[in-house]
Amino acid sequence: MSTWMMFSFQDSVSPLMEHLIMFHDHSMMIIMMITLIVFYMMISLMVNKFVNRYLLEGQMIELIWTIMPALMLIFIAFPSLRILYLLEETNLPVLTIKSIGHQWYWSYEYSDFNKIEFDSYMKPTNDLEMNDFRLLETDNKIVLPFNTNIRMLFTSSDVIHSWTIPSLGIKVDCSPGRINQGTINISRPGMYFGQCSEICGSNHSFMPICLESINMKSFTNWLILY
Ligand SMILES: [Cu+2]
Repeated sequence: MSTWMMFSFQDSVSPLMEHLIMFHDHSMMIIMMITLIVFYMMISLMVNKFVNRYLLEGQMIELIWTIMPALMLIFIAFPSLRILYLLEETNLPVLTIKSIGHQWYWSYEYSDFNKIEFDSYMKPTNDLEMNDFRLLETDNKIVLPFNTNIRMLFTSSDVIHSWTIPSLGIKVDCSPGRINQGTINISRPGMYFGQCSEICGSNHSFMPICLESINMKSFTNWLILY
C-alpha cells in the first residue's frame, strides 16, 4: 500500500458504508446550496441601494420561507431514518462473533463451531514489518469471510469502549454488563482497520482493530486449523 493511503480513510467495503457515503454527499449538496444562497443574499444586501418603504404584510414570502426549510428537512430526515433502520437490521447471520473490550486490548470469541478465543493486542512499533501500519496492526487479527452476513456482539469487561471499522460503516459501544449487536457484510477480501472510539483510559489510542477478510473456503480452513 502506498504512503498516501495512511492519510485518508480506507475505501468503503460494505453496502451500509456505501449508503452512508451517499447520504453524506446528499446532505452536503443541500448544505452547500443553502450556504451559497445565504452568502449571495448577505453580499447583495450590503452592496445594493434598494429600500423598501412598505415592508408590511408579506404573506406569500413568509409562506415560502416557512415551507421551503421544512421540505428540505424532510429530504434529509427520510434518507437518514432509512439508513438508521438499515444499520440496525440483522438478517439471517451465518456467523456470530463476540468482541470484548478490555483496558487496553480487544478479545474475540468465535463460539459457533469449536470454541475459539483470542486476544488482539497492538503490535509495538519495534516489531513492525515492512508495509505494516504503525499503531493499527495487531498481533492476532479477526478473520472473517466476505459476502456473508455476520452478527457482531459487543461487550466490555471494564469501561466503555467502542468497536469501529470505518470502511465497514460500523461503530458500536461496548458497555460492561450488556451486549450490543451490530451487523457486517464485507464486500471484498482485504485488511480493514479501526480503533477504539470511546475515550477509555491512558492507552485508549493503542487498542486498534484489525480485520482480515478472506473467502469462505479459506475461512473454514482457518477455523479447522485454529
Ligand atoms: Cu477502548
